[in-house]
Amino acid sequence: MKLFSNAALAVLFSFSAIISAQPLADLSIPDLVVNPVEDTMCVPINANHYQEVVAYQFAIRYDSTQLVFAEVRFNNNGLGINSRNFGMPLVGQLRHLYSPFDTGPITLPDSTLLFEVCFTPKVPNGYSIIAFGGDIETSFLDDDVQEIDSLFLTDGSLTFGEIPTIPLRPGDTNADGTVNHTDLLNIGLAYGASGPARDTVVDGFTEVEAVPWPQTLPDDTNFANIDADGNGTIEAADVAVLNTFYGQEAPGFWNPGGGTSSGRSADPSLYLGGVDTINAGELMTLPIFLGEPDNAAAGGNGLAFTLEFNPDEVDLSSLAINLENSFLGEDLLSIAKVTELTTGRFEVALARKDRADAPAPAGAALVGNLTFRALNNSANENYQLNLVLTPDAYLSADQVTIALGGTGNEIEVNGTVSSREPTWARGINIFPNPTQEGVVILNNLPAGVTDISLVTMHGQELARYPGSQRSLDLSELPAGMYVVRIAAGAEQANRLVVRGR
Ligand SMILES: [Ca+2]
Ligand SMILES: [Ca+2]
Repeated sequence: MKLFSNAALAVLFSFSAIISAQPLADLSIPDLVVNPVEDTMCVPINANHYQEVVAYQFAIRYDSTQLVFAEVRFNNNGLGINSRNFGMPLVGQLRHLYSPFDTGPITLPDSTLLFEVCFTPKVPNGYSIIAFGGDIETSFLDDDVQEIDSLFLTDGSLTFGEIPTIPLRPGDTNADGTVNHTDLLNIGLAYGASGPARDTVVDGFTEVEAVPWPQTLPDDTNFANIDADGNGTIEAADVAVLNTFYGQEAPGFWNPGGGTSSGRSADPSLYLGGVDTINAGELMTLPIFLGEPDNAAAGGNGLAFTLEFNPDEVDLSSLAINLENSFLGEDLLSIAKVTELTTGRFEVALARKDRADAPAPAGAALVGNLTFRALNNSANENYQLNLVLTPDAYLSADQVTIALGGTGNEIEVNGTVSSREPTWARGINIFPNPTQEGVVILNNLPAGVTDISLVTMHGQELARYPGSQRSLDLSELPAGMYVVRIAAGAEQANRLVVRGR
C-alpha cells in the first residue's frame, strides 16, 4: 500500500527542508572570572547554534585600559578561520570577517567553539566587558545574501585578579538594607543582563560577598546587587527572591516607617477611580489611574507605589492588583505585598522587561485594577474608608526619576444594617470600559430601571436617557471619567465609566 502520494511526499520534503534549513546564528561570550590572574587569559566565542550561514562579520569590544590584546586562538571547527579573518584597526576592538568563496551554507554542531580571543592584563586586577559590536556592522548572511533574521548575540565579560568583592543581601537590589517593592524596579532596569554568577547559594537574607559585574546603573548600583538569586542572569526568577525575603531588614537598619501622601500636586497623580460608595463585606475592584487628560504622565520603565489604609477596615487577604491593560505595557515584572514591617500598607511595583520606556499616555492612564474587601466595623454602621495612594518611585529606563503626586480617596462604606446599594446593582457591568470609540453597552440592567443619567465626577448631570436605553454614546465627551447613575424608583446605583482617547 502506498502511504503517501507523490504530491504529499513533495510537501513533506519541502516542509522538512524548511525546518532543517532555517538560517540561524546564536553566539555567546561567557562571563569569566580569572583569579589568580594569568599572563594570558582567553575568552571563548561560542556558537551555540550556527545553521545555514554563508558569511558574516562582527567586531568584539574590550576595555583597553584593562586588557592588552594578545592573540586569537583558532579552533579546528570546520570554518577554516585563520589570521586573515581578523583585523585591529582600532584600539579596544577586534574585527572578524568571514566570507569564504565557493562554499555553500555552513552548519556547525551545536555548542561549537568558534575561536578564542586572548588578552594579557594591563592592570593587576580589573574587569572588562567583552561584547559584540564596534566600528563595523554586525552582519550574518544566508545563502540568498540576505541578513539572517534569527540572530542572537550574548555579550560577556572578563574579571581578573583579586577583585574587591562587594557585600550584598539577596533581593535588596537597591542596597538600602531592606527588601520591598522598590527593589523590583532595578530588575526592570537591568532585565536580561548577564554577568559573573555567585558561587554561594542563596541561604537566607544574609550578607554574601559577590564579584562585581562590569555593568552598573546610572546611580552606580552594581548589577551584582540586582541578580538576586546569583545565577549570573537578571530575569524574572530574581523577583521570586524578592517575594521570599519581602519585608526582611538587615540588622541595625532603621526603618523610617511608611511614607506619607504628597497630596494632589502639580505633578500627575496616582488616584483611585470608581465609585465613592461601597458595601462592607463585598469584594470591590477599583481602577488605579495615573494622570489626567490635561496633565498626563510621561512614559516610564517602572513604577512603585503604596496603598495605605486602616488595617482594621480592609481584609488584608483580599488585596490584589490586576495589571492587565496597564499603561506600562503587557509584559511586566510585578510584585504586590502587604508589608509586615508596618501595618496598613499594600506595596506594589511593576516594571517593563525591555529596558525601555512605555509610550507616554495621552490622558488618564490605567495603572491596574485594585481588588479589596472593606470590613464591617463593630457597630455595623457606615464609615469613611480612607485609601491613600503614595508614589514611591517612577523611573525612566535611564533611571531618571519622574515626579508624581499621590492622593487620598474617601469612600463611604455602607455597614450591613444601613442602606446599601440595591441587590439588583451587583450584576451591572459596562462594556467596554474604558471605551476608546465612545459607545458603551450597559449589561444586566434590571427590568425596573426608570432612568439613566450621565454625571461628571463633580456631580453635574450631562445627559439623561430613558430607562430602556442600553447603549450610551460618549464620543462627544472629552477623555476622562464619568459616572453612570442608574435609577429604579427610589433606589439608585452608580458605575464609573472611562472615556479613553
Ligand atoms: Ca531594598
Ligand atoms: Ca538571576
